[in-house]
Amino acid sequence: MSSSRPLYVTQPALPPLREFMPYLEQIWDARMLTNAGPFHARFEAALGEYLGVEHLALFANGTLALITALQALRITGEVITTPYSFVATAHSLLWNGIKPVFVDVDPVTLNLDPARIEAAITPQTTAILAVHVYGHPCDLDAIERIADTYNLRVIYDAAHAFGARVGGRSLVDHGDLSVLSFHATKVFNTFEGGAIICPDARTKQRIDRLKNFGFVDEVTVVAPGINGKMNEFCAALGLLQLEHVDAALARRAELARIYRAAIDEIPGLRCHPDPVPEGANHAYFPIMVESAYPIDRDALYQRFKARDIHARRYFYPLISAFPMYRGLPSAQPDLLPNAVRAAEQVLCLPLYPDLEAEDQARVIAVLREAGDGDA
Ligand code: T4K
Repeated sequence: MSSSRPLYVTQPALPPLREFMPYLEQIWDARMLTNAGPFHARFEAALGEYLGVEHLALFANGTLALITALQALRITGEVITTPYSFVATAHSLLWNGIKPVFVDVDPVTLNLDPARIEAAITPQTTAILAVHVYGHPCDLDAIERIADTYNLRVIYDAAHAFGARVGGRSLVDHGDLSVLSFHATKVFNTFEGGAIICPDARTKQRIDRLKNFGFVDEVTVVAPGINGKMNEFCAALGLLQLEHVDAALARRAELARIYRAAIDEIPGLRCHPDPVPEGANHAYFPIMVESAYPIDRDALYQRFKARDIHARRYFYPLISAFPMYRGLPSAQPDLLPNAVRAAEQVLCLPLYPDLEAEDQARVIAVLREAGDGDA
C-alpha cells in the first residue's frame, strides 16, 4: 500500500481527463495542431490576464524561451549569472555564444548576491541573468539599481516563479524580460512549455518572429529564428490548467505549512528560506541539512532512496562544476563559497498538490528517525 509506493520530488498536476477531452476533440475537428492556432491565442490572452501582464509570448519550453530572450535583447559578450540553478540557465548563454560570469549567491536567499555583482562587471558585460531560485524573489531593487548604473539589461529566469508575487505584483513582471517554464515538474505545467513576459508590443513582435524562424510573412525572414512555438495540445492544457492552478497553489501552501511545523522541531534541519516570503508559490520544499543533524545531506538522500522516497539535490552539482564551465575563472569553487555550501546541504522534499497526508507523514518520519540517530 502507501508504505511501499515510490514517492518522487514532484508529480505533475493534471486536471481530470474528462475535462481535457472536449479540448482534444476541438483540436481534432479543427486540424490545427500548431503554428499559432486558436488555443495558442486563447491561452496567451488568458495567461496574461492571470499573471496581470499585458505582453507575453508562449514557447515550446523554458530553455528555448531563455535562448530567444537573449536573442531578442541582442545580448553579447559577458553575462553575470548564478551557479546555483538548473543547468539550462547557463546553457542558454553558451547557445548564444555568450560568456557566463558566475557570481556567488546570497547565503540566506540562495539568489544572486547583488553585493558581489559590481566586482564582476567588465567592459564586455551586457546583462545580468538572475534566477528566482525555488520561486523566491531576487533582490529586485538592488539588481535594478546596478543595471541602471552600468547600463545592463536584466533577464530573470523565472522558471520556478509561476504564481509567486511580491508587493501584490506578479514576480514575473520585473526586469527587461522574464522567462517562465511550464515543464511537467513545474507549479504550472502544459506538459512542456514556457513563456517570455515582455514590456511592450514591439518586443513581443520581435520575440514572436524569433520563435517562428524569423518569419514576418510567407516570403520575408528578418532574423535567424528558431522553432520555439507552443503547440495546440500544450496551449489547450494550459488554458484548462488555469482553472485549477489556484487550488494547486493553496494545497502546496498547506503541505509546506505541515512540513515546516514538523521540521522546526528537528535539530540540524532548517527550512529554506526562513521565514517563507510573502506571496511564495511553494514551488519546491528545500531543506538545509546542517552539521548539527546526525547524518549529512547525502546520507539522508540515500536513506530516503532506501525507503523509495526520491528527494532531489537541486542544485547539485553546481552549474559551474560541469565540464563546459569549470575552466572559467569565475567558476572556481573558492569564489563561490555560499553556492558550494548550498549545493552540499540542500535537499528538496516531495511537494506537489496530490501528495497525500500519509505519504507526507512517511517523509517526515524518515527525517525524525534519522534526526534521532536511529539506524
Ligand atoms: N531554468 C530553471 C531555473 C529551471 O529549473 C529549468 C528547468 C529551466 C530553466 C528550463 O526549463 P525547461 O526547458 O525544462 O522548460 C527537471 C525538469 O526537467 C526541468 O524542467 C527543471 N528545470 C528541473 C529543475 O527539473 P530533472 O532532470 O530533475 O527531471 P526528472 O525527469 O528527474 O523529474 C523529477 C521527478 O519528477 C522524477 O523523479 C519523477 C517526476 N516526474 C517527472 C516528469 C518529467 C513525473 O512524475 N512525471 C513527469 O512527467 O529536471
